[in-house]
Amino acid sequence: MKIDSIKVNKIKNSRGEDTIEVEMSAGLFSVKASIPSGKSRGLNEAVVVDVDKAIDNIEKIITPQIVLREISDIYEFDKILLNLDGTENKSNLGANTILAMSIVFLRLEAKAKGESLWECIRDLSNSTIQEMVFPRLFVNLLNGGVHGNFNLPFQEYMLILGDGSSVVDFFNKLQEIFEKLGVVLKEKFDDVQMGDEGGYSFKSTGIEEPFEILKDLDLGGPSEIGIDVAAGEFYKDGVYEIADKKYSSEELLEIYKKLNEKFNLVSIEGPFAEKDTISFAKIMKEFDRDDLIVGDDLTTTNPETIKKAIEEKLVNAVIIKPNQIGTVSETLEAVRVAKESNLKIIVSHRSGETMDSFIADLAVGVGAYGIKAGAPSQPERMVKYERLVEIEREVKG
Ligand code: 2PG
Ligand code: MG
Repeated sequence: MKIDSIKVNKIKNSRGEDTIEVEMSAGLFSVKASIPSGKSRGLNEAVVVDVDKAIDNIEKIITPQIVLREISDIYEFDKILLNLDGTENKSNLGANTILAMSIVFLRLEAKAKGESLWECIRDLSNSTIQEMVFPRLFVNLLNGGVHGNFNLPFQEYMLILGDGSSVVDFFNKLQEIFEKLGVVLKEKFDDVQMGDEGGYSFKSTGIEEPFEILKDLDLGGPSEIGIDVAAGEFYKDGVYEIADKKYSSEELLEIYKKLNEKFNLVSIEGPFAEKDTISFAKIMKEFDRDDLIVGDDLTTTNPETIKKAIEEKLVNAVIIKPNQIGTVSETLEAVRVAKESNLKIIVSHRSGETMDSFIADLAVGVGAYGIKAGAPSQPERMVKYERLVEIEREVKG
């Protein structure tokens, strides 16, 4: 395949911050990709460069090397990018720069093959899966932590919907739930705001209150609740500070155990700071094998850090965020490594999102167990759900 032209624009993400959108053309095809940005970031995440530098890097360094050159596939393309960057953590060109190029090239590759993006990803990820799997929806309804001014102690309180066979019905149900939850909260609290991921944010009086509110929503069946604690954000000098109180790792583990018993907590992401690996190992031993202990900052979509977490038995599920690592092919390798050891895959958006729906295709293409795409209130989140619904339509007719 030969790329004819590349254009890069400065656009805003859902938080109003600048980010890049890249447009690439080859023959009759022209496609775009844009890049989200995270707020609660792992230490090991690939480096993001300033937007003006990213634009400069694309125009002056990358474009001259790739336009009109014969490039066979995404693996070759990503290698060119990685060589041009030449660093371990992508600090030279920037993970945002590289990922925008990588995703937009993959879109062209899919077009050239006459495939839908998710199909192209499925072929590349070599998944001998398989009946079709649709990801379960890990929906962040209540926003706290750094996404909600620490009004609520934990970053994300999620309902987990879906059964792997469909998205459509659960997406419709989700919108009803979200509206109903809004009514309940506005009756109960004077000041209900919107957090970074479009969920509700309000000042809570205790650790259990947000769980009680979710549990009391009548969903016509038992609810499954998941959280992203993002505990690294309130870990200082070896202790965890929640609403002005200090907790040791052991005390925090006890809190999770209690919440688990009371509220059917089926998934805990980032229960401890990434450095506190001893506590990850402990919670893995003490929790049921069916409960998900999910790595995010700890594993950063990096095949090497995921391998380490597997060896040390720190998690049984991983968050997959392409912009933590910076290329499509490394993202697929991270998924492969995780799946090989039977870890569950949860593909995730970032808190500062764009209108790019790439993660929906990624989740279906790799046969992910779940997807995190936020509350059904901001267009940047809705577009991911709508793409999942569209894929389902493509598949089932
Ligand atoms: C997370 C993400 C997305 P951020 O911690 O999982 O929900 O947040 O993008 O701010 O890192
Ligand atoms: Mg997280």
